[in-house]
Amino acid sequence: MRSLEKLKTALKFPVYIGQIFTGAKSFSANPIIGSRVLNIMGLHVARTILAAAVTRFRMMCLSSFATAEQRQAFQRDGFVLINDFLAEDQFNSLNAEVRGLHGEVRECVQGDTLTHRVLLTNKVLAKLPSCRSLLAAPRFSRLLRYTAARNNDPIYYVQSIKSNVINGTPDPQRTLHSDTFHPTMKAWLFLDDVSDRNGPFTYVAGSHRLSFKRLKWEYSNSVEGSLLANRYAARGSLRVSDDDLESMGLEQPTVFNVPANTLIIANTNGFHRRGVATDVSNRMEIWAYSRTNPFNPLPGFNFLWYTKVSHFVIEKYLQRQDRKAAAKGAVASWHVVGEDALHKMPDTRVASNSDAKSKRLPEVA
Ligand SMILES: O=C(O)CCC(=O)C(=O)O
Ligand SMILES: [Fe+2]
Repeated sequence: MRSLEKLKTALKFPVYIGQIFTGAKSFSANPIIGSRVLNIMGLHVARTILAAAVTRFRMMCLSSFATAEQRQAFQRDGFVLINDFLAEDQFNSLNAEVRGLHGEVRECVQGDTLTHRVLLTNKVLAKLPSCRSLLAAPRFSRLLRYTAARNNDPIYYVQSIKSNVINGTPDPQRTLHSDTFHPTMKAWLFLDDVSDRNGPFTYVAGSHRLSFKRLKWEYSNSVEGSLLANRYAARGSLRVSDDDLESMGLEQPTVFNVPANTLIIANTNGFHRRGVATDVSNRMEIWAYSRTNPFNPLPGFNFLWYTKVSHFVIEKYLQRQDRKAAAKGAVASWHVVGEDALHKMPDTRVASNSDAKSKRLPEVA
């Protein structure tokens, strides 16, 4: 049995080597990326530096997509925040539209939190004219493409975060972390007011910059690699403690208690978390996400077909995960639930998430 496993690993070696040149990040899933010897020799740190340099180059190519002020804020802080992003009537019609949205809802259980998402495909957007015009608005889409350092539309979802609805362990997103070793863009246009009640996004300003101290911290984490105590960290989403922040000379996290209609765009290579929510509560948002091969120097072309293909690939991937889980008598970590789950708070704290143990641990970042 063990020798069969060894043979399988040996046969996959070319794939593991190829993954060095992609966004693959898991120390535990890839014996090259997680190799203690190679990381002592600096593999992880070299990937981190090269990815940052290539991303910076792509971002420079797209600098006309953002104002000088936005660019400065993003380079300095790692995030851009815009209050009252939409005119009031536009926001109200977007909000009303989303509150009535019915589409395929997928759910993910993370500790005591439920996340619901609806992928904003063309088919879904056909029923959401205000949302469609938001995504098409150059002041929105261009800023997202600049901050993503990629000239393709990000993937958009309607997302609802329901906190304290399960008797489970704390949500792993509530621990300060970096999503991955390279710059990644995530954006939130909040449809609800956000406060400690429903778990505000929280970010350490300036923590996206690769200071010498940050690189030293990356280095020592990478040497521990797959042995890191936190399993999300072992998969490449490193966790950071208060002491670490202090030793890197970073400031205390900024908690974004913001009113609805605030847009936040962040480089989630910087340290961030979902703040603790005090109440059984919901946080509804238009959520965008862009991650690309960090070593590809080309910013790309914004072809419409590319977005369509991305949606097709995501849907096929999720369906494959559904089938794989079903074959084991389980459900996938992002499984389909009833359409009204997006809007309805579970009546009581869902009994327990112990049966979630049979599911594959969801990707945190
Ligand atoms: O939902 C949030 O406030 C942040 C969650 C997070 O860590 C992420 O999306 O990468
Ligand atoms: Fe994150």
